[in-house]
Amino acid sequence: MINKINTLLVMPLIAAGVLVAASFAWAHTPPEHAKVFFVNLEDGAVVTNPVKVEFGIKGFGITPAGTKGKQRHSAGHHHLLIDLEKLPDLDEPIPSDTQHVHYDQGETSAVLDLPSGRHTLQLLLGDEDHEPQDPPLISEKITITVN
Ligand SMILES: [Cu+2]
Repeated sequence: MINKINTLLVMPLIAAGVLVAASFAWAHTPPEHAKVFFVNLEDGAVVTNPVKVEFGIKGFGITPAGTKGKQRHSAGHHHLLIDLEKLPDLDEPIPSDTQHVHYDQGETSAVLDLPSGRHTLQLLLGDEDHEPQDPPLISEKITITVN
């Protein structure tokens, strides 16, 4: 009887330990169905300034940069890549300049003032240290024309 009780007590603890270990191993790995996307702009859109851009996300959360604790494993913050020819190194923190714009506060939209002409936009999610998740959550690259 005592042995049986011990087994009943120990098994859930072992199971919990396995789950904790697994959650560390997959710390920044979004679920397969997770994605980021533009809510209000399509590839080929023709727009005028100011250009409102809404950032969409599914299957993963939004949290400010620097978030500590469990939430950093299941959420990140948006970055807007503007007129980038080549993606940054996805194993390093995302650079911060006029072509890699960080939305550190967890913003889900932005208003841009862009020169007239064609521009490319792409979303890339980053973690608490501004590094892309693994695999990265990156949107389709769209081209818009600003009149
Ligand atoms: Cu960032």
